[in-house]
Amino acid sequence: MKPKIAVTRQIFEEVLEELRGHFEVDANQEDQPLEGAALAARLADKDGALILASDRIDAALVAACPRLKAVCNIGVGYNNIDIAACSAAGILVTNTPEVLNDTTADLAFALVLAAGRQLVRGDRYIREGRWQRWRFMEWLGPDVHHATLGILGMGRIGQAVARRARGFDMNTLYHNRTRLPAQVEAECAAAHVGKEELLRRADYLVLLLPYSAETHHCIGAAELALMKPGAWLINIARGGIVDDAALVDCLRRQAIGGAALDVFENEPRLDPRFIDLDNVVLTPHIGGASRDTRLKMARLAARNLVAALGGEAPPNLLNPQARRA
Ligand code: 8YV
Repeated sequence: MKPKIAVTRQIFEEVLEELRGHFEVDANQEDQPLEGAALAARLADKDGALILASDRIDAALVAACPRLKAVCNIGVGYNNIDIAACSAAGILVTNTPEVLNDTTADLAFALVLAAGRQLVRGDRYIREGRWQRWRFMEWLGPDVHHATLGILGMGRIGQAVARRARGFDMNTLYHNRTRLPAQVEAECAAAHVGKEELLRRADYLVLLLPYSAETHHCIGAAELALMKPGAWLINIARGGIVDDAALVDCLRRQAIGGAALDVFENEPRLDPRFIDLDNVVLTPHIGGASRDTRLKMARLAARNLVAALGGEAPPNLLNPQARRA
């Protein structure tokens, strides 16, 4: 008999077809988000699950799903999963690194350009019928080229952002827990500085940290107060890294140039005060959202699940300790 799996949200039909070759598949193609007890009920009789960032795999769910042996996240970030609870129950957990690096780095750059060159404001201005005459002395924003790009969290995506910045002749600074090898720094043309110096010097500060208890609100009122008056904050990492209430306050006072945000606390129910602000660019968590990349992510997650339930080491195993549990 084939192992039973659940695919918790809508994904590509071709990946489901691939999975049906290995498993009995319960696919939530109607895409209704499953929360708490509803998700646990769906996974209770399953051997494996292919899940998304919107699914919470916590200790209560693990306790309610004794058959579960593998949870494969379609996404690189895995703060939606209680790894310790999974490991203790012998559940293998995987993610999808690498395949989304370039797509996410592209979005970082789209937001840097949208911020500096006022793309969203300009678009709104025209649509609202406010463009009556062209003026030489209007729309005088900051440059992107030769500006200082700050990257907080210099993992694979941060490095891809830094490589793009070379094409714009930006001066790139980064801060990371561990400094990169000199050869990688040279390739990225990026200099390592302390967090405070990064906040003080960046014209565009891109956040690329994973979310955890340690990084929760690591950009709050005190950190925002260090930023330059004209600087832009760009968050394409995770909601919760920034204290959104402190950011709203800072943007209302126009204490920094603005913020370009792809992720939010409590998304998709973001702080409604963002909507009324003119110095903010908003996108709906689309970092990895190109067709090719999302397909690669789904395929990689499927490959992880096939390996995990087939008794092999999945390529992107996050908790090797679970194999011994
Ligand atoms: C994904 C992301 O599309 O991979 C991640 O961590 O944030 C996104 O780019 C999303 O998580 C899908 O589950």
